[in-house]
Amino acid sequence: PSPESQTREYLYRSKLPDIAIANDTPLVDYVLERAARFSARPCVIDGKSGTTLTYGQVAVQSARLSASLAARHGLRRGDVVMLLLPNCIEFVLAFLGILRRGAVATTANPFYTAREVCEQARACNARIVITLSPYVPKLAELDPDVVIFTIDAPPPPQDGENSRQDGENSPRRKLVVQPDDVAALPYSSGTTGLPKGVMLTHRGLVTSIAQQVDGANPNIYWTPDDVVLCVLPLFHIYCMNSVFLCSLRVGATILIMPKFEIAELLELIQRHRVTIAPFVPPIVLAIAKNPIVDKYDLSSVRMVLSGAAPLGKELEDAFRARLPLAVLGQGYGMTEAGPVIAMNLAFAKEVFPVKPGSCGTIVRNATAKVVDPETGVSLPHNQAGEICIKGAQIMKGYLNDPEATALTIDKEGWLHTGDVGYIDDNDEVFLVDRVKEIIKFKGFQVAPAEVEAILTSHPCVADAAVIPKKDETAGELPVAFVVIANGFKVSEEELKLFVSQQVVFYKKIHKVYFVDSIPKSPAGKILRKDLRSKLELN
Ligand code: 4UW
Repeated sequence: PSPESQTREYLYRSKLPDIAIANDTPLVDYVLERAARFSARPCVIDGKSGTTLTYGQVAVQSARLSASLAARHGLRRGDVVMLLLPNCIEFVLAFLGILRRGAVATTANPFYTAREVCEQARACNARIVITLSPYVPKLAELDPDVVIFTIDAPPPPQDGENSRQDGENSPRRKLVVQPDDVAALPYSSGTTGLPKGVMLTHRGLVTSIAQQVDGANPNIYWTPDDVVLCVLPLFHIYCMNSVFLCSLRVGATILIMPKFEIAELLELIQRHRVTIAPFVPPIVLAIAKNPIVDKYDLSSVRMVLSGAAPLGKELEDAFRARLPLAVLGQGYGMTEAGPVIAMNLAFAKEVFPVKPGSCGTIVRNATAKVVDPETGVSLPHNQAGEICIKGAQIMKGYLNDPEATALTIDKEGWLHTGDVGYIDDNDEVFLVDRVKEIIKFKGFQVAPAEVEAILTSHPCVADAAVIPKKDETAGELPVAFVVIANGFKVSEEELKLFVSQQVVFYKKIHKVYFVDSIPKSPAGKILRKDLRSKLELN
């Protein structure tokens, strides 16, 4: 390449103009900025019971919960609170309540095993865990100082608690939160290694929400009349940010469902006239293929978002045939990126033409580049390389892990996604591969390093490597290559069970291949590519 092409940077931006973003506002103030105007309108509906809270009630009850956490448990700015909850109204109230204090919400999957929950709670030094009573046994190993707060059996109100409450208009509240304070701390393994706490600040999340739903021509056009389905897990950044927080910002109604079940989902869409359906590919697949769909009136749905895993073009077509009135498109996100990197411009108020298979266009107020993963050279349109993104929305870094942070965000502030893709002539992003370790089972993260550490802790295992295997419904399944220790014997079933007892369902091993050695680089890194090609030959 000529010296010029080596130094030139090809930068990609949204087709939407940049907007002014008041990202020094605390997140809760920002998302509830117009709540007074919507105060009598429904904010959250519990799908199962029909319980509804208005915007006014959510504002008051989250402030009350915030005051109660401070008064009873001394919750302070910077303290970490773990939310170990399925999707429910209390998740919404607790999240807002924690952030109002300048405290940090770390979210965990309630289906996690005790080992997984405690590892995260300890790593981030959670002071309080908010959960349901059935999950309390998972917390048995935590330090006795950690406060366990069960929302299904709350303690009775204390005298005088209300008088100490930090009300809506308290001037003190504005002082406690700084824009670069951490607000949310979801866990992600990023491009390598074990799950790490991703520090998303108030500034970052406000920026991300504004990039999606603000501006004269918002990238995602939602209104207070929209009913947004919240079936994806709120503990994952996709739903936390693009469903819950974006809905609050626009004043839409959030319809909460704790778990995906097709008949119930269709029934709820019909009953509540759902207009916006944020999905992941396995749900898109279920709706495209299941004949039961014809029994329901889904004509209210005007927008269907898919993300967190690749959506095949045939599946897109099959889904469109089923729901011809809805606009279907993808968003592309990554926890560390804040999370949204690209969003389909067919969701905008004034739409742009888009292509099938695209993951969207880079969000506004951000810049992307595509680099050769080996040389770091910036690549022009239509050439695949690693996608990098820069902007106020990306994470502040990994909690207590400056080395992992430096591997992900370079000195110039570019976040390296570990995703390989290209940006076409119409500025749309197409993902083609990954150069990172992560495995995605139905959009859920599996960190190979975590499962490898469990496998090698087995006395009969000398070495192990875990990689993804393609699968039609799950997208990818974790499979293991295992070296048995000299003189020992162990079966595939024993190892599968050994892992499954220690992990949530999507980290289970689906197949074990016994091998003599794991291919490694001179520096000792597992050569995952070699194993992937081995798998394809199998
Ligand atoms: N196609 C192919 C995609 C895609 C994808 C993500 O678990 P994480 O860290 O985070 C997410 C977040 C997804 C998301 C957030 C907000 C949003 O609006 C939206 O779209 C509607 C999606 O998944 O995993 C990050 C990794 O997941 C893969 C990709 O490898 C990325 O680095 N991924 N979206 N559309 N793959």
